[in-house]
Parts: sequence; structure tokens; C-alpha cells
Amino acid sequence: MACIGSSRLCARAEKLCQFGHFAQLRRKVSTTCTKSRPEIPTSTSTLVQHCQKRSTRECRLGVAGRAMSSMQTQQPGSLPEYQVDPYRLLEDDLKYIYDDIRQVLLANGTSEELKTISTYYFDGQGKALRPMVAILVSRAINYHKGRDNLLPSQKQVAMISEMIHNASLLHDDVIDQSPIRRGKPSVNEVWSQKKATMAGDYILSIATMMIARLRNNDVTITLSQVVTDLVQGEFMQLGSKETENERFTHYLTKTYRKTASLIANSSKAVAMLANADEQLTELAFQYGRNIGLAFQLVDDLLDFVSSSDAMGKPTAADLKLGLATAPVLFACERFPELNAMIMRRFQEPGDVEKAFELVHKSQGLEQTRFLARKHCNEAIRIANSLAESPYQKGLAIVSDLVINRLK
Ligand code: GRG
Repeated sequence: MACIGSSRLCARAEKLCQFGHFAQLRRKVSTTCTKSRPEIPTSTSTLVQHCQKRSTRECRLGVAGRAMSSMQTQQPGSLPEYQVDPYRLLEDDLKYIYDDIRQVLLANGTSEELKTISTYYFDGQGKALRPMVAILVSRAINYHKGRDNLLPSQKQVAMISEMIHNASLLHDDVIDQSPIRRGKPSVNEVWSQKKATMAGDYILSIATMMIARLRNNDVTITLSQVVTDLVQGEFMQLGSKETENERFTHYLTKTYRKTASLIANSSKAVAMLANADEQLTELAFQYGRNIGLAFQLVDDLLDFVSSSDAMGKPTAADLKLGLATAPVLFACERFPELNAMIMRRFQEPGDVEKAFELVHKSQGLEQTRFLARKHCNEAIRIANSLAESPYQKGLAIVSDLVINRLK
């Protein structure tokens, strides 16, 4: 198979990542309603005119758009010219998302301190990947079904997904005792572990109320699954497996649960709210799943190559926490001495430094990027099966942002 270093793990990863859903996805969706579809041009020149007509801020074509993107992707030429910057495209939809979240948290809270803590991370410093993807999928699916508007319920899902994400960050920082997040002192550092935990619970409970208000059982079940997955993904991280294969399976399942499930199920929920049929809903889910897996693989890679300044959180953190992520698991093939270190969770003096060095000496980083790219390509393939629109094109561009991100 075409995989860097002909890695056995890479082949296994490929198999495992398929989860048996893809055969169905390879068929192009046939639910396009061409007659009633709103007129949104898709050629570059007409797209420019459309964007200018609709709102000059709404769409952004050309390389300058990259500077706007919330995911810094500074690699020269990483985005082809004349592409839609998803953050620009959705600027109006995303503009007030943090204000709206803050408002709902403030409106429901009674303690001033809890209000302050729970809104601390909704300051516009995050990448807003989850709401961006949820809205982009909404608009691409709506367009595919012949509509050109974002449903209020879909916007609620975008908010809910960012709230669940932030609640999990609060809990994660408590578990990891991390002192910084997004370049500023974490909530647990500024206040306390207990208050950070409760603020996370509070955000999650308000998100749960918002889900209930959508009054859609299928959406409720779908979004509840995310919370189960997050907790179980985090729990899986506490354990380790004996063999290489078991370890990789464990890692990929954990990666899905911790990161991809939220993006996948939010995408599924907005498709359900658009009354998409099962096939189209599955497509939305798989798009989010692939983006989510790629995003976490790149996150695990950046932990080895990026600076703490760029990431806004400590780097090489995973090894220090005893975690063996994809770069280490791949590196194991070349340097089997890593196995013992993985089993003792890099606890012995010098383990972290040695493992870090071996990962850099191996092809582990390239193999991780290769696997991430495969998921991005799959996401692009899925996006390409939707009716052409700026939003559908934006879905493909998200893959570029994910694979090229520097923070
Ligand atoms: C309370 C719902 C809940 C869960 C508890 C702690 C826990 C169980 C789960 C942890 C999940 C977690 C933090 C996964 C990491 C996902 C990840 C890659 C986070 C970083 O995402 P970015 O880079 O963050 O998009 P920004 O800062 O841009 O928002």
C-alpha cells in the first residue's frame, strides 16, 4: 500500500479508520434538488460577483483570505488561489457566536463568579473550528437540498458544539493540571481545580438545556452521544495496551471519541435538522469524523514540532503526561526500545527526552501527517459529492486548513 515507510501500522490504521462506512459513501448522493436549488454561482468569476453582491465581507477569494483564517496556516502556497476562506465566508454567521454563548451563560447563572469563570474562554481566542464546521455543513447541506438559509436550530447546534468543547477543555486542564490554555492562564490556575470543574459542568448543563429546547429526539440522542464519547475517550487515555496493534486500535478509538465525535455528531445533527435523508446525514457525519480525526492527528504532531508560544499551551505535553500518540506509535516500528517506555508511560528519568529524540529520528511525524492527509482527502471526497456551492467548496478548504495548521 502507498504509505510512508511501508508501515504495517499505517496499513492497519487505514483499515481501522474505515469502520465499514465508506462503501456506502462512495456512491454519490442522489438527493440533489436541482429545480428548487437557489442560484449560487460556482465558477470563480461568477462566485466573485455573487460574493460582492451578497456581502463583500461574506466571501473572500484569493490568498489574502488566509490571513483572516482563525487557523494559522502560514506555509507558502498551502492554499490554492481563488479559494473560499471558510471563516470569511461565514463571517456574518460566526460574528456573534461568542457573544450569544456568553449571553446564554450569563442569563442562566446566579453566581457572579460562576458567570465570570464560565465565560472566560468565550473571548474569541479559540479557532472556533467546531461552530465553523457545523455552520458550513449546515449551509452546504441546506444548499444541496435547495435552500439558502441557515436554520436557527442549526446555529444553536454550532453554539452547543463550541460549549461542549469548552466544557471539555476546562475538565481536561483540571485532569492534566495544565497552567495555560490559549496563551493565557487556565481557569484552574486563576481560580481553582474545583471551580474549573464546576464551571465546565455549568457550561455543559446549559448546553444540555439548549439541546432539549431543540425538541428533536434524534438530535438529542446524537448530541448526547458526544458527551458519552468525550468522557470515555478521556478515560481510555488513562490506560495502555500491551501490543503494537492493540495500542494503535486503542489510540484511534480514543482519538475518535475525544475529538472526532463532537465534530462528526454536530455535523450529523445539523443535517438531521435540515431533514436530510439517511444517506446525506451519514455523509455529513463522515465528513466531520474525517476532519476530526485529521485535526487530532495534526494536534498530536504539533505537540512534537510546534513551540508553546505558537500553540498557546505547553508542548511535548503528551509524553510528559505519559501519553503515546501517533508519532510515537509509528516511531516504535523503527525503534522498538520505545515499547518499554510506552508501557511505563515515560516515567523513568530521561524517558521523555529519549522518546522525543527517537520520534524525530524516525518517520513517525511524516507517517502521522500522511494519515491525517488521508482523512483530509476523504473529507474532500465527501465534500465533492455535495452540490457545488461556496459552502461545499469551503468544506474542502477546511481540510487544507486542518492539514496545514500551525496552531
Ligand atoms: C465535560 C464534556 C466533558 C468531557 C469531560 C476531559 C474530557 C471529558 C474530555 C477531554 C476532551 C478534549 C479536551 C479533547 C482534546 C480536543 C482538542 C484537540 C482540543 C483542542 O482544540 P482546538 O485546538 O482548541 O480547536 P481551541 O482553543 O482553538 O478552541
